[in-house]
Amino acid sequence: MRKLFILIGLFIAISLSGQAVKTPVLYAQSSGPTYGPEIITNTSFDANITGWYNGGGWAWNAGSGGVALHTAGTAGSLTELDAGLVVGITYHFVFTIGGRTAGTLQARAGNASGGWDIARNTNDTFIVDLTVAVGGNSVIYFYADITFDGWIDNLSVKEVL
Ligand SMILES: [Ca+2]
Repeated sequence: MRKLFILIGLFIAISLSGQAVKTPVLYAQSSGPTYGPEIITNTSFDANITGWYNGGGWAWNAGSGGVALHTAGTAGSLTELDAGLVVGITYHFVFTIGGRTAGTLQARAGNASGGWDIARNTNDTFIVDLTVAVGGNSVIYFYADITFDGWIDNLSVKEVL
C-alpha cells in the first residue's frame, strides 16, 4: 500500500513537471509583454464621467463621441479613486489628448512624483509604462495644469505582468 502511494506521488510529480515544461513554450509563442485586466471602469466617457473624481476644471462633454474636457482657469486632476494601484508595480497607460491649444496634461500612477509621466503638451495618443513610487497611493490621476484646455479620451490602465 505504501508503495502504491509513492507511485501515485511520483505520477503526480511527473504530471506537474510536465505542465511546468509547457509554460515556457506558451510564453515563447506570445509576443511582447502581457497585461492584466482593464483597471479603469469608465474608459471612453461615452455618456458621462461617472467613476471619476473631478479635482478641478473637468466636465463631461459630448464632443468627439464623449470626452472628459478640462477648462483652463483651474488646475486639477481627473481621478480614478478605486484603481487599487500597488507600490512597485508597473502599469501600462494609454490615453488620448485632443482639442488642446495650451497647457499640459500628465498621467500619474499614484501621488509620488516617481510614478508620473512627463507633462504632455500635444494632441496625440500616448502609451507609457509607469511604476508607482514608494510613498505613492493607489490612485490613477490625469493632472491638468491651470492653462490646459483640451480633453482626454480612450483611456486604459493595465498592470504589466
Ligand atoms: Ca469617447
